[in-house]
Amino acid sequence: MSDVTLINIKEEILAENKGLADKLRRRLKERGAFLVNLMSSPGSGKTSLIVRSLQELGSRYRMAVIEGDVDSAVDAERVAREGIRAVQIKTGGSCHLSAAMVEKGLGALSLDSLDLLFLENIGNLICPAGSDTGASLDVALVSIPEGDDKPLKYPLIFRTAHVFVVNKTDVREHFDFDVEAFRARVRRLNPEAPVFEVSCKTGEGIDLWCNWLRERVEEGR
Ligand SMILES: Nc1nc2c(ncn2[C@@H]2O[C@H](COP(=O)(O)OP(=O)(O)O)[C@@H](O)[C@H]2O)c(=O)[nH]1
Ligand SMILES: [Mg+2]
Repeated sequence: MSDVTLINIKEEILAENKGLADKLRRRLKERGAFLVNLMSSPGSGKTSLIVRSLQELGSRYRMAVIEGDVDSAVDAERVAREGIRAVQIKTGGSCHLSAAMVEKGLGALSLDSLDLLFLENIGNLICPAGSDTGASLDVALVSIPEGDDKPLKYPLIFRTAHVFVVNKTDVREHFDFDVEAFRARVRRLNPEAPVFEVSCKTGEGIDLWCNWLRERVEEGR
């Protein structure tokens, strides 16, 4: 047994990532910029929530968006159509954004002239939960068609996110998503985190979500 040397790559990588993420958080705070990390399955509505939030908060803050995708720049193009500065990070296969990738994205922006930045993580509920991006706030989205059992299947992200958004309430009547059951499952893992119900299609609930976000941005300054 004494001949065996164990090198735990995963722990080393996670510790290195956490160190860089903490450094990014300090840098953002010094510059007065608030970074919001959005995580969800593909198609839950991350880009739609970012676009709605940009529209709702546009008169108040100077904003930019960092988009993560395995390939393509379609989400960044959608944000840029709103007249907002967008940076696209192509991970080329990685299933989450690391702090090092976010640092590169931030390097393409002028932080001194920004108050609020959105970061769209790679679409899945597993890898992004295990990798600190340096964000000031971690948001997990679930949409009505996905089902209310996601906290049972992906507990890590439901334990670690700071706030939850249930999107696509406009299609509620077509699905059996039980919002109260979902809220109870979230509460068991993360008692303090608020849950917002929104429709990025109709705009329902976006004001409540954005008011809450605005309070967090002001607190973070
Ligand atoms: N019915 C409905 N569709 C939505 C809503 N939000 C987003 N979508 C649609 O869901 C699809 C995926 O949305 P998108 O924002 O690209 O999701 P992302 O992959 O998480 O970034 C698109 O076709 C959106 O138009 C919503 O609130 N209601
Ligand atoms: Mg998207």
